[in-house]
Amino acid sequence: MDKQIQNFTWALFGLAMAAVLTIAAQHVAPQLLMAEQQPAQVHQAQAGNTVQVRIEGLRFVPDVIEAAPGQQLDIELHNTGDMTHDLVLGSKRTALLHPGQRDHISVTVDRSMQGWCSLPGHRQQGMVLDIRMR
Ligand SMILES: [Cu+2]
Repeated sequence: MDKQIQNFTWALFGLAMAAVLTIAAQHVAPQLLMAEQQPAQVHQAQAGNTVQVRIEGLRFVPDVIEAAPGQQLDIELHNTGDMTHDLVLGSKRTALLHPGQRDHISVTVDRSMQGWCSLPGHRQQGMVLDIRMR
C-alpha cells in the first residue's frame, strides 16, 4: 500500500476507535454511577412543615419523601451542586436553579409519584425524587 494511504487508513481507524470509546463511556459511566449510588435517604414529611431538599451532584437529598394522602407538600429546593438543575413534580416545577440558588414549590399529593430534574440526561442518571404515600 502507498505510505500516504496507509497513514490515512490508520488515522481513520484511530478516529473510529475514539468515537466508539466516547460513546461507550457515555453509556457505561451512568451505570457505574448508579452502581455506586448511596442508599435512598427517606424523609417523613409532616403537614405544615417545609421539606428541605438539597441537590448534591446528580442527586436529590433526601430522594424519597413519605407523605400522607392529600397532604400539601412544601419543598424548598437548594442547589448545592455545581451545575444548573430544576425539579418537575406533578404539574409544578421550580425555576432553573444555578449553583447556590433556591426555589420553593407546593404540591398536594394524593398518590405516589416521581419528580425529576428536566435537564438533559439528569433524570436518566438517577436524578429523581420519589414521593410515597404512608
Ligand atoms: Cu439536574
